[in-house]
Amino acid sequence: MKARGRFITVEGTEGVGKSTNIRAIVRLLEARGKEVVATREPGGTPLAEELRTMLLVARDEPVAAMTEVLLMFAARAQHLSQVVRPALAVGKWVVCDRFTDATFAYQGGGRGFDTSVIEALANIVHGDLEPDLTIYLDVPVEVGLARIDARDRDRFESERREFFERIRQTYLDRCNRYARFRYIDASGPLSDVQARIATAVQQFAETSS
Ligand code: Z5A
Repeated sequence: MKARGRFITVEGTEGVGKSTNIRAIVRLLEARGKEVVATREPGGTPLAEELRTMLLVARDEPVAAMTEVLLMFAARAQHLSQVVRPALAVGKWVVCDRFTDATFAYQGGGRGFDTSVIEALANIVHGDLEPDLTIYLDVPVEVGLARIDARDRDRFESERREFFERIRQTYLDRCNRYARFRYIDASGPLSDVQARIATAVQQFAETSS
């Protein structure tokens, strides 16, 4: 029987370069002979992608924080059952753009939603399945927002700067608290950022093969 795969998540505030760097992480792992599934949250399955669209679209009706949290976890439950758990079970490595740390950061830190409820839902939805490694890409909020300046803003990206400052602080707190986090300064040139990420991923792959 194949050993369980590894679950790697990539986190950060807007425009830190998650999508760009996930492609590099996948190439790196594949070069080491891993079978890799790259996916994202909210999303990753047709139903979860529909929930993503519902969550991101700008709308006139205010969205209650509880609604937002429950939709995030609904998408997560679907994604875990259809993509993440099956892949890990057959030895594949899963690289996921955001996971429950984002719920703590955006809904907990950003919206001020009760984190004990997020904790309880995390226990119900994924129990003891936690990422084995979380790459946290850090840039000052204004740098990330400048990087995405040219594109249309979704419901989250239209928030005020203070919202993203609270999110960043929550991520930094979690970085200090959980050993699975690797802090990466993502504010410099892409080649420097990718070199830092490569070091962290190679170290992890060497110790967990
Ligand atoms: N959300 C939530 O609230 N709660 C949850 O539990 C979860 C999610 C799971 C969608 O996520 C939204 O869902 C998100 C939080 C919320 N909020 N929003 N919006 P998402 O991850 O899909 O959306 P995102 O954070 O907006 O992703 P993004 O803007 O696409 O950012 P990114 O993937 O980190 O960046 P990128 O597309 O790779 O790079 C952005 C630009 O910067 C691009 O032009 C790059 O070429 C450029 N770039 C990248 N790196 C560099 C460097 N080093 N230098 C210069 N330029 C760079």
